[in-house]
Formats: sequence, C-alpha cells, structure tokens
Amino acid sequence: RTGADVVVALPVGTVIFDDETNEVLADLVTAGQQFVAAHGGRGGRGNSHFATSTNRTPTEFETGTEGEERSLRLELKLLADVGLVGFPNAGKSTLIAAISAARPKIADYPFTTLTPNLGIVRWGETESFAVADIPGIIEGAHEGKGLGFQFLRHIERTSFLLHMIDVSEWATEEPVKSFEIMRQELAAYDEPITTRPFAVVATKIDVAGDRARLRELQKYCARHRYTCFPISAATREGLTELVTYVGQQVAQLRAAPCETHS
Ligand SMILES: Nc1nc2c(ncn2[C@@H]2O[C@H](COP(=O)(O)OP(=O)(O)O)[C@@H](O)[C@H]2O)c(=O)[nH]1
Ligand SMILES: [Mg+2]
Repeated sequence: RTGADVVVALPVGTVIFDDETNEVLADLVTAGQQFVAAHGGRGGRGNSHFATSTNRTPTEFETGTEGEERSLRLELKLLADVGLVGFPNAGKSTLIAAISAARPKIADYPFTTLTPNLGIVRWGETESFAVADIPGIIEGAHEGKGLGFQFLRHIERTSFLLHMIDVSEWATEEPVKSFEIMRQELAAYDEPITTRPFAVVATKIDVAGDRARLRELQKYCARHRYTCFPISAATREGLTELVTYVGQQVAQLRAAPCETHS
C-alpha cells in the first residue's frame, strides 16, 4: 500500500544540502515552496490482487520497494536586505530597536543570542526594508573563533552592509582600525562579500567627547569615498538621514538584483 507523505515545515531562508556531496538541493526562499527530499517506495500488492476465478485463495503476493533514504543538512540563512556588521557593543541592537519594531536585547553578552535579530524598517510613504543585526564579528571570526563564524553566514544573503563603528570616547578600539579589521574578517570569510555595497555608520555620537574619533573616521571615509553616517540611537540624531539613504539603496538593488547578488 502507499503510505502518507511526510511533510516537514521549515522556515523561509533554509538551504538544503546533500550531506555527503555538499550539493545544494534546494533553497527555500519563498513561503510555501516545496522540495521533495526522498521518494517513497512503490506500494506492495497483497494476495487478493492475484485471485482468479480458479484460485480464490492465492498465496502469491508482491512486497513493496523500500523508500529512498538520504542524509540532508539544513542551514538557515537569513534573508534580509541590510546587514549590520560590527564588533560587540558597537550599537547594532540599539539601532535596530530605534528604527524598527524589533526589541532585541541590548548590551547583552555578545554571544548569548544565537539567532540574529531581524527588524522591518518603514520609510518614505509605504516602503520598507529588512535589517538584520549580525552579532559576533570578532577578530578571527573566519577561523571559527568564538561563535563569529556561525553568524557570518547570515551576511551572505544581505544585499547592503552597514559597518557599525563606535566613535564614543570610551570605545575600546580606534575607529579606523576597527573598520579595517572588520573588512579583513569579511574578506577572509568570503572575498566576494567585500564587493557588496556598504556604508559606514559612526555610532554613539552623543557621547563622542570632543569628536576627535568621529572626525578621524570621517576623514578616512572621505579619502576612500565611503559614505559615512554619524548617528546616535540614543538621541536619534542622524537616523532619518541614514534610513532614507539605506532605503533608497535597497530600492535600487532590488530593481537590479542580478548585478549585485553574489
Ligand atoms: N550613549 C549611547 N549609548 C549607546 C548608543 N547605542 C548603543 N549604546 C549603548 O552601547 C551598548 C552596546 O549596545 P548594543 O546595541 O547592545 O551593541 P551591539 O553589541 O552592537 O548589539 C549598550 O549599553 C547601549 O545602551 C548611543 O547611540 N548612545
Ligand atoms: Mg547586540
């Protein structure tokens, strides 16, 4: 007999790999998308199938065949337009909370959240984009130090990056240095990611003291022609400008997705 199908529900963004060959079998990017992982066997036929007018009690029967069996690996990769990339404490979660309805934990131990936070940012009249707070860029993340590596894969499917850099007077790292380390980490993880469009966000300008660090970062960005937004999620200074700019970038990228998605 034919058995019932086994249907497994998975979140949108799940990539299905053949665990032995590493081949990508399916990429579930839209709601309702289905993938047949393994076909069932053919059903068997019992002895009643073999009954004839002369033999009403046949002993003959046919067994069904075994179903397919295979080993799959599932990886959840976030689908967000914008990825916030930065060292722990840079202000990523605070920014998400300030520009969306998401309520991530703030100032939490950097690795306690195992899933990145996702927020929908509304801008303009009716437009919106999805932003993901990608925790855990730390030096050596690409080598799998800490949990950094686990999170880096979530960046893969964002089309625009924001490099979050703390320019407050108590930041533990010089802004330019922290930017350069971040870029190196990304390049080491996946070189093509570094060609993705990005902007720099100088965070916590409400506590930037004499703003020497902010100016230094701005000079560096001007020299490299990087767009830089000074913001304070605490006072909301610069947030409208940032959101409008990012919204426009995302809209452009959506209009020409082939050129920008790796
Ligand atoms: N004064 C000030 N503090 C901020 C601002 N943004 C974040 N913080 C603080 O910086 C710390 C780290 O912020 P969080 O958003 O958790 O950083 P994350 O690790 O990058 O997610 C928290 O104590 C926040 O309250 C800001 O704009 N101004
Ligand atoms: Mg955080």
